[in-house]
Amino acid sequence: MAEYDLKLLQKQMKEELSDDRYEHTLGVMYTAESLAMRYGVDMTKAAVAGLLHDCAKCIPNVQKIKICKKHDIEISEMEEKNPSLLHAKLGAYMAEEVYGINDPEILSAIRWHTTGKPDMSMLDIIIYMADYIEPNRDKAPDLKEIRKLSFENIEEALYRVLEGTLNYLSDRPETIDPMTKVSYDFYKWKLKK
Ligand code: DGI
Ligand code: FE
Ligand code: FE
Repeated sequence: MAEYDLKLLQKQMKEELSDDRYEHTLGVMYTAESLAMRYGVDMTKAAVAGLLHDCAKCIPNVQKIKICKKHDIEISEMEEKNPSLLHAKLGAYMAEEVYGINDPEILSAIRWHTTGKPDMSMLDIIIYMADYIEPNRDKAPDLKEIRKLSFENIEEALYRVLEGTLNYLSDRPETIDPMTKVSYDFYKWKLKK
């Protein structure tokens, strides 16, 4: 079992991220640890994934594209048009190459934290949900309910957030990443909605 220097990673994120993004990151880390306690997931993995999930977020979009091209990281048509979507994919890459994380479960949680994917692992779901419900978030109108539901039935909460994200993006359907829709369809089917 790999040992992680959480304090070092924390320091690195403080330097890499804007103040607001760093506060959000700490919120995701602590929330992910709490959800991991609730659902019997490795708390250290949840903390590391939470800490690093947005590690590529503050790289300017032009630079994101450059780094992806340089390292042969595939850029989809949707990501070309909305390069901020790339921070998840690039984040997983950097977590491994820059921050030395090689646990595939942690890297997967970072990789899929923005769009989700069908049949996510419990750690994937925990990071996806912690990103949405951490205490500094205040945008969504139904946050109070989603927060409670996350600790009662996390897949139900996940479904609600995927549904809300698609609704939110429906003003500009051409910007919906296919994976966001596929994730929603999967959980709609799984939860018999
Ligand atoms: O990085 P964060 O802001 O903490 O959170 P995130 O990684 O979930 O990114 C949130 C943003 O991503 C939010 O503004 C909605 C957007 N998003 C999620 N799915 C899609 C999407 N944007 C587009 N264009 N298409 C999607 O499918
Ligand atoms: Fe993110
Ligand atoms: Fe985030």
